[in-house]
Amino acid sequence: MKFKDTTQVIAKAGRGGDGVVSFKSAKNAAKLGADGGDGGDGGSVYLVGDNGLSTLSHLRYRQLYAAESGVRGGSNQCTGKRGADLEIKVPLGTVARSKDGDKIGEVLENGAFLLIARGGHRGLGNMRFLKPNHQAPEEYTKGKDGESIELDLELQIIADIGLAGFPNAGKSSLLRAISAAKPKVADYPFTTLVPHIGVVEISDRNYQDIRSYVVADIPGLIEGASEGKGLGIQFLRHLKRTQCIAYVLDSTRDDMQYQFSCLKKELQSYGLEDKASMIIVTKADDGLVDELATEFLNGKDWIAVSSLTGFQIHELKERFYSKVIATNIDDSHSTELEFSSREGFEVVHSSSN
Ligand SMILES: Nc1nc2c(ncn2[C@@H]2O[C@H](COP(=O)(O)OP(=O)(O)OP(=O)(O)O)[C@@H](O)[C@H]2O)c(=O)[nH]1
Ligand SMILES: [Mg+2]
Repeated sequence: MKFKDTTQVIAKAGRGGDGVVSFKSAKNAAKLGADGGDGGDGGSVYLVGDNGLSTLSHLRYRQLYAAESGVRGGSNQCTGKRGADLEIKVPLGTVARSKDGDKIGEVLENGAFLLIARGGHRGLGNMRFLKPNHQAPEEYTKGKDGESIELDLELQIIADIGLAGFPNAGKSSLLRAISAAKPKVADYPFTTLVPHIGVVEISDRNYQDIRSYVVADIPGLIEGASEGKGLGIQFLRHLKRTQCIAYVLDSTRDDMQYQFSCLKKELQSYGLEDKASMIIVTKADDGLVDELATEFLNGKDWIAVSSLTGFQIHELKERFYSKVIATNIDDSHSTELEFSSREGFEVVHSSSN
């Protein structure tokens, strides 16, 4: 299974502004001198690396990205205004290909620009054609069309957040609640046998401000997993590549503290103890989330949720996002290194907000 995020965009650069034909004029002397200015160059379209993004989701609601055209020149030697460039923000690791599959380039660094459609050249005004023996030129040139290209964008992604929890803790239910991914949910341990990935999107009502990140649901862990018990720790390698680990604790069991310390221990044996983390107490509709049960969580970063009723699911999505942003900022360099070792799963987009 490949874990890829893909989308198509049409990039259209701006047309160059036309040059103009104009002459200084005075009463009774129609053509004193050519003064028609050039047009402005058309704006170009660029992809720009943004380490605050982890998916291409934000580009799925719009296909055409057009930069501004240059403005026509004016009389009195006025050059037309240049068309503004258009910058399309993409996550690091985005590869751009033409429809024929030719690679145009990739964006690997924060702030890096990749030109994908060049703006059209400006047209020349008639003053450019002035010559000693050609004092009243009527020539000018039109601005050139900007480039237009259909692009396939592709991103190989790793998850930002990994869910680590005991079997049956509600990890898959959680992934279903926050994304459009549909991992199987059932009332028996080890329902999930392979990792699942979901893209979580948070957006405003108009889909203008779309933020997204990727969450991985991995098979349940039990005490002794690092020695091979249960499904073992083969899946911990997926957590190794995430920015943040979410410990998923089942509140319908009366041993949340045990679940937490066990998980920590297993993760420690895999060298994951220093990763950014937070704690999710699941099944809040049915379990014990009172002060006594959660005393051990005092001072820790935790949240109680219910995938069944939707309780605090929106808050969790926001909390995850803050976590991803915080770790991206701390860790902006490691992202690039990890691309070489990315492998993946199917990506499912969520349209919920
Ligand atoms: N009451 C309640 N039950 C839940 C909630 N979330 C999950 N469950 C139930 O808990 C059971 C296990 O849920 P899963 O999401 O499959 O758990 P999992 O952690 O993915 O389990 P494994 O894949 O076996 O590791 C199912 O019967 C779910 O219906 C919740 O918020 N409230
Ligand atoms: Mg599961």
